[in-house]
Amino acid sequence: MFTQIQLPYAYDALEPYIDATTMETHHGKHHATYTTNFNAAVEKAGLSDKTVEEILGNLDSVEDAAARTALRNNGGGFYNHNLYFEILSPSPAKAPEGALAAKIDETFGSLDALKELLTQNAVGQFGSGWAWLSVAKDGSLVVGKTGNQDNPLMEGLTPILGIDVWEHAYYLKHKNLRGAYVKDFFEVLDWKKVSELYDKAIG
Ligand code: MN3
Repeated sequence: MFTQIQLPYAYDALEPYIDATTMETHHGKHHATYTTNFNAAVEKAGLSDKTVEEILGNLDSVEDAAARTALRNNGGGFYNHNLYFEILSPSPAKAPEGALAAKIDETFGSLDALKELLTQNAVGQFGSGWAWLSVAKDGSLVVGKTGNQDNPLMEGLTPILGIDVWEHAYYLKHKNLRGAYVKDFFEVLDWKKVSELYDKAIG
């Protein structure tokens, strides 16, 4: 049984960057529905003994096309939002630390350069989807984007930062201005949490 993350902050805690109504609908409705539907799909497919990482990393092994699609869409929605809500904070660390800080400088030159690249991916994703910072098996950092609820686990990578660019994540406040939402996302992104996820990913 997969359970949705319980927010360690109130729905209005990320104001004025992300509004309370968006947070309440996003977590209480969208994410809750993905979680319910993922659990149903997992049970139906007989995969209750697997982790979500195992399921999303091995979708090709699910032979039934409808079952595979249900696991992909709802499993992605479940996993992606757990990550998204986990890395946001009303009192975020504004810069990464430790191994991640060094790796970002080595790979992208600076934190600002990485944020610019993430913003380009977030704004450049056509339609619904996500922009990502992920870790490859050799510990290197990869920036990319995916459509719908797909995620880097499906490409053998470990995501440590995900920017939800579905309209439900920002439209009530930012309307059509996705770039303004991404700018506000960075105001409440907790780099301490992302740094911890990097440490965990490189073991
Ligand atoms: Mn969403």
